[in-house]
Amino acid sequence: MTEEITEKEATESENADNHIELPAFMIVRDLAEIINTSPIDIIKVLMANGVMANINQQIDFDTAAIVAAELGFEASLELIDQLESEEVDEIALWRRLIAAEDKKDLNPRPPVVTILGHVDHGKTTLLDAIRSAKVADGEVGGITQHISAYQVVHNDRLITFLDTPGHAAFTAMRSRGAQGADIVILVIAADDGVMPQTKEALNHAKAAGVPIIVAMNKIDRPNANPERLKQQLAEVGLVPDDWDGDTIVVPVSAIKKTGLEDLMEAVLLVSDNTEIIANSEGQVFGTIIEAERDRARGVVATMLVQNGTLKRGDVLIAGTAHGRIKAMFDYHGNPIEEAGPSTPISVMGLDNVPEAGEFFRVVDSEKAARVIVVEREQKKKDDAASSFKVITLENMFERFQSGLARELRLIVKADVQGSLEPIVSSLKSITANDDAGVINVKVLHSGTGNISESEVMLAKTSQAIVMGFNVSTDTAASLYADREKIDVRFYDIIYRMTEDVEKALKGMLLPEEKEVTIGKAEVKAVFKVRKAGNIAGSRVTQGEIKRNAFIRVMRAGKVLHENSVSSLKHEKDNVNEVRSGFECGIGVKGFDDFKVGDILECYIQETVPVS
Ligand SMILES: Nc1nc2c(ncn2[C@@H]2O[C@H](COP(=O)(O)OP(=O)(O)OP(=O)(O)O)[C@@H](O)[C@H]2O)c(=O)[nH]1
Ligand SMILES: [Mg+2]
Repeated sequence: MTEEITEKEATESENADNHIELPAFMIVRDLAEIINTSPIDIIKVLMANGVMANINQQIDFDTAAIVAAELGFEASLELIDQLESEEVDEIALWRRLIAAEDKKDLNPRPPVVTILGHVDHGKTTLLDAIRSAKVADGEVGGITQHISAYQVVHNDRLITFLDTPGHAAFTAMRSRGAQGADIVILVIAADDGVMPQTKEALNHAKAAGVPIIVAMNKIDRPNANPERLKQQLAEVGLVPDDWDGDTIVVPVSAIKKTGLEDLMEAVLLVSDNTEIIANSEGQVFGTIIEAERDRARGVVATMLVQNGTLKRGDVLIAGTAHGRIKAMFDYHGNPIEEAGPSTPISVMGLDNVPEAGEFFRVVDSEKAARVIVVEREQKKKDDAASSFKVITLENMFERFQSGLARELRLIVKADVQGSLEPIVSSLKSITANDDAGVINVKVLHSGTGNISESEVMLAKTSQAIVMGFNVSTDTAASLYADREKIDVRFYDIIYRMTEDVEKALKGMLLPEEKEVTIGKAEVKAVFKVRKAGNIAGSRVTQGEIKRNAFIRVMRAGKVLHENSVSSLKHEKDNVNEVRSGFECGIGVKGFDDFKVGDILECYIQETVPVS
């Protein structure tokens, strides 16, 4: 696998344009191979740049790009690293990666069908019914426990099924289930009709742009009411095909095992009209379905391969979990050696339990995986430390000014409808003006009752602030809000609410944090680093400069820019702090324009205790 990539890249490097793609991290030997030169030449260039390296030394993209440039190559970051670091979530990462594969390498793969629906509408029973009807008895063997992913054969074609829970608390799992699917089967009990999680599931499927088939379940029940359900479907925009719409609605009974053939036919019909492809020889990646730590077997992760062919012995990375695959099993629990696109498998060998829905991919070595994990852990800490990532009413004004946001998004809850209406209308009427125009308040969602976890999740995904009037949060919601640092605010006087919002829009809501200057540095030289922009080569003149802090760029006594430290290096190492008297390279987020002589003031934000 490594050799294939490097060979390909080596040939590419022979092209006239001398453009090469490099991963985020590589060892000196690999870089030499990619640019078709001897490792000694690389080591020489590194030494000339002050980096002592041996042939097995790991270097990062920035360093490699400088070396490559000196040897006449223009390097760009490999697509997978680029896409992974971009924070675009409208289109799932796996789709963007497959779309970037060479068309001629793409071949059809089995469709991945995710089952979604309201709690107790029969998703799991339906999946069990399909499995027992479709998988030869002998094959099912001793499986009695519930598994959430498996494959069946219908008309000689393989179909992959994934289950999801319907309980209100599992919003994220439903969203990810829809993201990973080619087709969604929306299970709705004919005796119960369209319910809250049915609507939510529908929204996830729509957001993911995935075709939907409706399985009208429990049709055997005496109180099943198919006509009423079709009416409800039409109301939510899923007009049934027998009403001249384009949603296939299949009546089924998971208990009586009726309608299953029709459902399978519908799946194949929709598959035939959808592009369901992957490169089985390409980069290996996919999605974690679920994972747990087993006493005897260590971490066991169930996952779906979406591209490439995963092999036992490969090194995986999923979020900050990583490890070499010690053993791999198909959905029957039989050991297997490799698994191609659309195959659900479980693997042993990860060091930690990855989150469900996490993107995984294969990397060259355990060492490479560890380097990425360290970077990711650092990034997590930085994100938590940077007030720019956490959205609060207090920092909204900075976000408006920096252009990160142009409206204040709110989720509003109140105890009774009578208070909710005036609150929402007065909040909506608040506006402010700044140099760039008008800033408005947008109420994304409002309702009565306590603040729920799914509302806090909505705040996270839509970068909103939650305001409650005479209400509280339920436990799951407050845990989630704490963990994800969502600003949830409580009021019992209406004008305090509107007053806070007005102040926030005008930048008058004082942060409960104060700045404490911890050090100063003077810029001695400016270095250009690909991808990272300009770095200020500086000497710390006072106190210390910290990685998890902010910098005020001062020139001739004026503040030019203020933002978080984006990188801090002492010699070639990433460091957390540099003390007075030492030299270091400082990167400041969103700033490139350093000049020799600039003063960089480093400060942290300390929360002022409420008196
Ligand atoms: N009569 C009848 N009952 C059904 C049918 N399908 C499921 N049930 C019953 O409905 C209940 C819920 O079924 P599950 O399959 O657990 O529902 P689910 O959608 O997976 O539920 P969650 O995973 O908790 O969201 C069980 O008691 C099933 O026996 C059906 O077609 N007919
Ligand atoms: Mg279930």
